[in-house]
Amino acid sequence: MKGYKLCVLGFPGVGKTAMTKRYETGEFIDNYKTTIGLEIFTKNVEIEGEEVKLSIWDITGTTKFETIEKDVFKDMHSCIIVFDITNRRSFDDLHIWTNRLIDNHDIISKYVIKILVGNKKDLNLSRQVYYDETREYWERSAIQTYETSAKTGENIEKVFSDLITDVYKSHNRR
Ligand SMILES: Nc1nc2c(ncn2[C@@H]2O[C@H](COP(=O)(O)OP(=O)(O)O)[C@@H](O)[C@H]2O)c(=O)[nH]1
Ligand SMILES: [Mg+2]
Repeated sequence: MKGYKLCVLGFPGVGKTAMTKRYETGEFIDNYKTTIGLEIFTKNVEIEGEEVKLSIWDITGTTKFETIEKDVFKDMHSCIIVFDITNRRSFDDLHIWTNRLIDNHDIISKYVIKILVGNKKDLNLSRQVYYDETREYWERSAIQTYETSAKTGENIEKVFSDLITDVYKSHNRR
């Protein structure tokens, strides 16, 4: 069976675990333990009639990222960089994540598919990052962007399934 590794990156509190859990279980889980370093879960999904094994790597804020990044980036097929639309800083400092990717270019395949996700779309009244800004970022960096809510579930399934489908197609083309 083909297997794909997908990593979820972003600052603490942006909703990486909530998104991952929502995708894994279909529910919004508000009360989970913070894990040390990493949490990895696997899920078999069907893409274009073929079953593939997806492993999703959710990083946690308890360990310095630098100490686990080689493990995270090794053999990665795709990554989701998450920010929180109600937290300006999480968007303004996105270069910290993109720089980690650049600095590790020696172990990251040039075929890795990256996307940017603005989470907490349900908190529209507290929004600090506007969709136009995200779109502009997309145009500038050629990284596709989405807005999601792990709370309502909006776009969560779509983000993961679009991404996995892209990864699958890009691998089968080569
Ligand atoms: N309203 C709202 N809260 C969210 C959403 N996603 C995560 N949260 C909350 O934001 C906090 C941080 O989420 P968490 O998944 O632990 O962030 P992580 O550190 O990136 O893994 C938690 O209290 C979540 O319940 C969302 O889409 N909407
Ligand atoms: Mg987390």
